[in-house]
Amino acid sequence: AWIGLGSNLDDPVAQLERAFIALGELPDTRLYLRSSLYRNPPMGPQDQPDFVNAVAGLLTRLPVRELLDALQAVERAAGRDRAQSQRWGPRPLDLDILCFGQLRIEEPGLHLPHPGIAERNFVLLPLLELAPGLQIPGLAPLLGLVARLGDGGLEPLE
Ligand code: A4P
Ligand code: MG
Repeated sequence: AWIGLGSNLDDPVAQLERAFIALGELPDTRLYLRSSLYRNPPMGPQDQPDFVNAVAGLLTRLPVRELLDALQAVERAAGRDRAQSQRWGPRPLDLDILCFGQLRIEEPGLHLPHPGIAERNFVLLPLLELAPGLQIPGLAPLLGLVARLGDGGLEPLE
């Protein structure tokens, strides 16, 4: 599974460092790849702080719904209150399942691959760093998606 990490509240770099540790501690799961951190301007409402984004590669035996539940528990532990949060608004931690093997799912509460990957350079560039040959189900090869979008506004932090 490939996981997108994002934060723009409460010390985003520390949020992502803690999130990588939490991902490595999920049951039946190993964190085997982690990208650099990238600072970048918000997509959506502009009256919010810059985001820090990254991607993690997991090897997991969890069924995908259990993985989603576990990721939401990690978001809650980071102080995220879903009832309060506005769509595309600021958040201490956002964990999205970008894709899960070759699975394609369109169900309430779970879309795979995650919609919007192709339009988000804060997802594509960290993925490119980890898995340049990745073929996301239903999308063009990663390299082609990146070439189309460019790297505008993304600043590597480490
Ligand atoms: N959900 C469905 N599919 C998935 C999936 N593949 N992975 C459902 C994770 N969750 C999935 O998510 C709403 C619901 O999506 C969840 O309950 C889950 O069941 P959410 O995180 O509560 O809602 P949201 O994040 O406010 O909305 P959305 O549309 O998911 O926003 P995004 O796509 O997460 O975008 N700008 C920059 N630069 N960097 C960012 O990371 N992030 C956002 C949020 C906005 N602007 C940003 C960034
Ligand atoms: Mg989300």
